[in-house]
Amino acid sequence: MLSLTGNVGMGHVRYPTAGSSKSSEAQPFYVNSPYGICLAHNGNLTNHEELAELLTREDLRHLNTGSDSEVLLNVFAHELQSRTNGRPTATQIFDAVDAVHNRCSGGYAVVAMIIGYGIVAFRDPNGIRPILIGERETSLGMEYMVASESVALATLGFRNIRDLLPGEAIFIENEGVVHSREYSGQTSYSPCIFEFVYFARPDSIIDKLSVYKARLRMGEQLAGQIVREWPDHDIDVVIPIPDTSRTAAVQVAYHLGVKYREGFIKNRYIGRTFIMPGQAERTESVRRKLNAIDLEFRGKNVLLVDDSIVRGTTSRQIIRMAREAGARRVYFASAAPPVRYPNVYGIDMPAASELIANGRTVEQIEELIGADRLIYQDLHGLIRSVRHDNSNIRKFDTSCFSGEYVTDDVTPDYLSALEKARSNDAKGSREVVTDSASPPVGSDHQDVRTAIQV
Ligand code: PIN
Repeated sequence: MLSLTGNVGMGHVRYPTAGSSKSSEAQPFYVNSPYGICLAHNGNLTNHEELAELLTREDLRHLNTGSDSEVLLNVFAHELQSRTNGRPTATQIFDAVDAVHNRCSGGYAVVAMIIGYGIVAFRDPNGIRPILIGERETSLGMEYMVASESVALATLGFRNIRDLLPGEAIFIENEGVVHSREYSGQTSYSPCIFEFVYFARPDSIIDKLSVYKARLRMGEQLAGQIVREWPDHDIDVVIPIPDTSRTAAVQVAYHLGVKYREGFIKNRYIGRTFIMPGQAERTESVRRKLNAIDLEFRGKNVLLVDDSIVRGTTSRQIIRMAREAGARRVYFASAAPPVRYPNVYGIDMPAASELIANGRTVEQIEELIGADRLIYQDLHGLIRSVRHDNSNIRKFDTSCFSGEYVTDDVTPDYLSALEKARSNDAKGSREVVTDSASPPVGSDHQDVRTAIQV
């Protein structure tokens, strides 16, 4: 980093999902025509295959990889090229972004650098993926930063200015002049609710909503639901499954009026197990990662709280560990509703058939994971927890819970192609690369390139 010169830069945090950090698909991508442009994005295009075909056939562009980020970059470059002759104006850049929105579908938060000129940032017209801009005063003047999460700004001493609106584009010239424009087409404000459930850091503020407060409210709602559905419960102690669920679990215990105990201790030197590509690696690692403090379980009716149940495999193992630690009864609560459908906008959920809640009732899931009782937050409670008092947000992307996708191109055909690409067999055959510093990652994957994997 120290060898990089200049006053403008960009980067991409590659959460290990599909593709290794050394792969040709690591971002940012760049093209040299019509200008040197680098682009990085968070999200997933749902029509990238059609776009890739058109780019090659009609726009005569060459794609080196199967990445949707490379597609996005080439669409932007092509649209810019068709509008400019020489240095582009801010208006031409914004027109090109509008054209990108008209052609691309899915969830995407993008930063692109036009070399020697400035930074462009934009958000998909449904505002699915988060992105915000901040500023910092220095002796040389105002500096700007765009990131997916506010914590990235805060840790570098930047102050949040605001979230980008759905479809909005910002252009920051190298000299610090900031331009912005809203999208002229149709927009909806539908942020991904799963950011609040699990992905985002608790200290982030997304679309003016505190992730931490949202998780506290999830706990409060969940406790309310437990009391309503199970007024004579016999829970002795609430135990979180570290880490994400802690915030909700504290509130569940508080509102139920029962003890809260840290019964599982996480080995902090082991990476995240939920992102491991194959089931075998995941199963093996839960035990190495979590250890039960028997004294907190022995003879007690425990309520384990997790942020969500996706495949259900870790839940089953953890319930077994609680029993082995001497628990009398093991109840399980999820701060999110049943995950029944795949996420197509940048969260690499497993294939629908691998989601434990897909096509199953709560009783069936309860039996499969071996819980004495299973309680899920209902969708209404989750939305209420997250939305709170931000009336700008009319709806959330809740597709993995509701099966309702905010873009209209997620057809049964699309979902069945996705099913094939995401099946565990496909993932199991991926190359696994490990090094001491980072958790294992798998190699390429048919259609979700920049996704975050659960
Ligand atoms: C993990 C948070 N959280 C735990 C991620 C497991 C689903 N899993 C999603 C639950 S952490 S499973 O706290 O950030 O480490 O249902 O797929 O087995």
